[in-house]
Amino acid sequence: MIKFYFSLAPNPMKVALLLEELGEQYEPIPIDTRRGQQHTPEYLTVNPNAKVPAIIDGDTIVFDSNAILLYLAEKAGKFIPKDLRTRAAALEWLFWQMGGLGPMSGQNNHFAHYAVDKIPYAIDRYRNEVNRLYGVMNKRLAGHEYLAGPYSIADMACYPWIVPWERQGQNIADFPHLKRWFEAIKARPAVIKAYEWTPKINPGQGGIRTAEERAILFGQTAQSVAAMAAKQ
Ligand SMILES: N[C@@H](CCC(=O)N[C@@H](CS)C(=O)NCC(=O)O)C(=O)O
Repeated sequence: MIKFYFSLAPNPMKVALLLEELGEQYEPIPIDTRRGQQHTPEYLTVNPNAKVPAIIDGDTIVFDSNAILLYLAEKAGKFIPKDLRTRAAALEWLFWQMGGLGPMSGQNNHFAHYAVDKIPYAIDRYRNEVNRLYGVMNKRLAGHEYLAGPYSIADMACYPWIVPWERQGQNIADFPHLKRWFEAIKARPAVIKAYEWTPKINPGQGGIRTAEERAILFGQTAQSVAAMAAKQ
């Protein structure tokens, strides 16, 4: 049984989508990042980066969401194309998500919703960049049913980052091909199931941050995370 270290956030959701698609047996282990559970010495042996998700599959430990997607897809021989060219396309979009869509959406969310100081330059910069990235996906999806052709881990990596499009200050109706892709994925039984169980197990991860949560989550330094781990 795969141990799935999880919180209700886009990166862990990617893995939940794949586990459901594969019909894997797994045990979700909630990590409440608002309370600093990602910094315990035990968890750091699973994920040295002190973030979720991570998995333990027998004697294999994998951290970082897209590395987990690749591991599970390759192990199952599913949702990662076998043909070299199509596989390259899937990897392209997988890396594009990890280098662009994820971090830019994360910063957009941070400056628009969490930062106490509302800095117009930062808010505009990241909202615009996310808008540009939605445009890139929209253009790709104009000519392809899914990002790499067939439904793959590239789509699973991107989908949870598009779910909060309103909170991202975007209008999905401006991106008709992205919207078509989004609706098609939303209707998949595995996706419905993943979004059904996850909020029940690990509620309240989004939304407003208390002063205590802010101290844990924001402004982490090498020194502060070492101090947090020592305190646990
Ligand atoms: N590159 C990592 C990023 C993981 C990440 O940022 N996870 C967030 C939730 S989406 C987290 O654990 N945040 C808690 C923290 O920053 O302390 C991955 O894709 O797994």
